[in-house]
Amino acid sequence: MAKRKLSHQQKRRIQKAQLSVNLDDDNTHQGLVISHHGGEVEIQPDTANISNIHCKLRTNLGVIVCGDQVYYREENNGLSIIAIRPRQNLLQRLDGFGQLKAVAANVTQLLICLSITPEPNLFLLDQYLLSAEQQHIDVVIVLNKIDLVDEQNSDPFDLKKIYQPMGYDVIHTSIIKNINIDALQKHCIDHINVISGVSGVGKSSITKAILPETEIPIGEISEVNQEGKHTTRTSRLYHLPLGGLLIDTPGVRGFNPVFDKNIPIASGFREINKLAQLCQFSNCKHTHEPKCAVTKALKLGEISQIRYDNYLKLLQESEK
Ligand SMILES: Nc1nc2c(ncn2[C@@H]2O[C@H](COP(=O)(O)OP(=O)(O)O)[C@@H](O)[C@H]2O)c(=O)[nH]1
Ligand SMILES: [Mg+2]
Ligand SMILES: [Zn+2]
Repeated sequence: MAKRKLSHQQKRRIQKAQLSVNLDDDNTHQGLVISHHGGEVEIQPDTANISNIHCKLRTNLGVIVCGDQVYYREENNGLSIIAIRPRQNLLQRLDGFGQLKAVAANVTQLLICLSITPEPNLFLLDQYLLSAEQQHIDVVIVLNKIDLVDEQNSDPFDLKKIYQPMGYDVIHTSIIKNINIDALQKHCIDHINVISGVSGVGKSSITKAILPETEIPIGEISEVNQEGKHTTRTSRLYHLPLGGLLIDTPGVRGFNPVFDKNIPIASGFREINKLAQLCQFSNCKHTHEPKCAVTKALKLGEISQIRYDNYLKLLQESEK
């Protein structure tokens, strides 16, 4: 079976971090984790035309999630995973006990799903954007349920006005009127995609629309608390019909944007980060400093007040 050659550094890192295994022997293969539940992992082998296999997980490997790239081999009692390749990134969420739980690895694009109702929370959106920028994940902002507004209203909540100039794509979709589903599918090509957003915005409906051959249960919104009902299926990686992959995480209420306090908050705000190069002080925080290009642009109305306020909020949180 053909194998991808590993760089020397990759080998060393994997071996050091995990086990002293020989990753170059002919019995060791690579693959992509499709799903993981109950100690059993479904893997799509890297070698073309080989159907998915099921592997046991060694207990000393730590967490394995959808999107992980792994090494596996035949052992006495079947196939087992022997190492995980270093991750590009890891999406996490808070569980019911306030603990961070890994949900997906090596994601390349986040589809941030908002809707006409429930209304978008731009502070949460900016937190997702910050988290995605820090983890080098592309973003598409999806405003769903566009059927609920007048056709004259071409930019509800000013999302296009605020976010497009800084390079984010904003797509208006409607599942019930089949608007821009094909455009969304095209954005997903060549990416490992994940959909996030609060309950009720239409994540399950969108997933079902872009993955027509699978049956994704849609939770009904309760009138009382606007919360979607939970489903119990586990996360899984799907191939999209036009290309690209989608990690579906049913029952998960969306990812918590997790950020690294060691990276400046401004790095997650594209327009602020760009202007920061023009500030007098290289460590300018854009709050009160003289000759600050960001506060100047704010006064001139060149950057959005809402974005700037969210930047300040996150700056304060990061300094706690
Ligand atoms: N009007 C309208 N309703 C939608 C649309 N997409 C989803 N919904 C409804 O919104 C509710 C929540 O959808 P669901 O996919 O379960 O949201 P999730 O909690 O984010 O997974 C359901 O009642 C859907 O039928 C849409 O494009 N337009
Ligand atoms: Mg759902
Ligand atoms: Zn500044």
